[in-house]
Amino acid sequence: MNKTSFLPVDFEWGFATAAYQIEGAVDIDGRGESIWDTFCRLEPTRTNGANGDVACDHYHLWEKDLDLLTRYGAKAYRFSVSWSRIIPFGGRNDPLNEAGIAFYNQLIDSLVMRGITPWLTLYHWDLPQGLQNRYGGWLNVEESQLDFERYARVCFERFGDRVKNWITLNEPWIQSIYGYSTGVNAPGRSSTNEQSEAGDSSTEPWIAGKAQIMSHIRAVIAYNRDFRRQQDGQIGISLNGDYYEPWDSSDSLDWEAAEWRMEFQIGWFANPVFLKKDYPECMRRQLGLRLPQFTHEELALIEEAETDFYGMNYYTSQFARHRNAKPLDTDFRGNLDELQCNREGKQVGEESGLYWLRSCPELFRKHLTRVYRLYGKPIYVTENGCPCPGEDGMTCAEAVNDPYRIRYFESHLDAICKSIHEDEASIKGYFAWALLDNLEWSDGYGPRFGVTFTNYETLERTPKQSALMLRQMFAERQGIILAA
Ligand code: GBH
Repeated sequence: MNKTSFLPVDFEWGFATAAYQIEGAVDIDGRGESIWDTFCRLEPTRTNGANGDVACDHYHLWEKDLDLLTRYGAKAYRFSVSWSRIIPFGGRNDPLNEAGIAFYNQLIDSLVMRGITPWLTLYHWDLPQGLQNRYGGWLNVEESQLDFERYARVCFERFGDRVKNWITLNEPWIQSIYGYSTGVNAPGRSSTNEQSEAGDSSTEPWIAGKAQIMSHIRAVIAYNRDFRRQQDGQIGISLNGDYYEPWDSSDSLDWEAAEWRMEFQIGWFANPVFLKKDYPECMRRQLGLRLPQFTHEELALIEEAETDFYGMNYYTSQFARHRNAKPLDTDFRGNLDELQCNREGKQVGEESGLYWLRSCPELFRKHLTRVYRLYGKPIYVTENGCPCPGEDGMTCAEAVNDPYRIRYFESHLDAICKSIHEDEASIKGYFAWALLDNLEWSDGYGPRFGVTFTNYETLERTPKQSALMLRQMFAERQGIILAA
């Protein structure tokens, strides 16, 4: 093992999931509806006819899933809490649901007993439908941030004696853009819709983004003021973001486009959260006042909120090509196109089982290093993974043989090591997405990201080869000798 492939022994690693993608049991034990329940029913074609009513039935089979984690040797497990299980209608004056709290208490207890560190995500896209109905959910910046703060406080109070690692929001970019611009995720609003959920894509995504930024800020302040001293944990946010290279590397406008693309995706949230300043210049320039301003009071809160770490969800990279035409009011990328091939026709990376995901580990390294240099906080990779080519539609016997996924993991761990040792980035943990095959949102149950095969008829779980490989990879890199 060469010196630059080492990882420190305290490097955290494990697997990740999200509530709506695995739990099922949507109307059990007092759970309230979320915007995803509604979205799946509204127009089933949007999710390939799939919904989360049963999913992996993790709500009932959770112990089996923790057995998998034990068997895979995971040090940590990232999961999300369903807001509407804890507060069925969602709001700060609405009643708590003790049965929902009890579910997560037993899950957390069992993790701790197994020696697996819980990493709890408060919000992975499943807003209580009650808040959507009451005031339009994330479009109401004032109300939603106060309701989120109360929900966060309940979780700190009830789980914070055992949970020391908190992620406020998962990918607010996806919630904002997919939920309010393209409309492919709940609540499915878009200018291009003709029916009920027609929205204004020129303004709504930016409002929903601000609501989530302020929600994060308020949860962090609540933790720091009222819980940190006693509980001594850390709190961060998980941001998605591809790395972008110029389409034509001899064109300075394409270099600029690549930078702008990342600012529109990451800087949108990272500027206020980590740099405590306004949105990136290029966003303000293109969007003007459609991008809501922060008031003085909001800026004071932003200034107060210390976020401990940057949660990075990374899957793939692309090329950016600048445009000469004026941007449309509904453009959310910056004034550019994104492509998987560059000007010379070179593919950004090897194809996986999903058309949007190509394996680009060298660019992952650049991404890690860029994010660390810009925002200066320790990075935990909170999601990384892929479906193998052709895996959609494979039988269990075929799918458990997954060398492509093993290579994907190995090469992305190499990138982490290089970023640490050669670029001096601080990277402290890694979560493979996902513990098991699950509901891939609007793509339904086709794409399989799991290290465990899920049979959706019998709900049987079968480990793929990659599941046990990860432990070996970390043991080698951390200099740990595994018992035979
Ligand atoms: C993550 O989102 C999610 O946090 C997780 O829940 C999800 O299961 C996982 O990734 C795997 O997708 O060409 O329009 O089809 C990642 C966000 C969503 C980015 C799908 C790429 C497809 C773009 N990804 N999107 S498109």
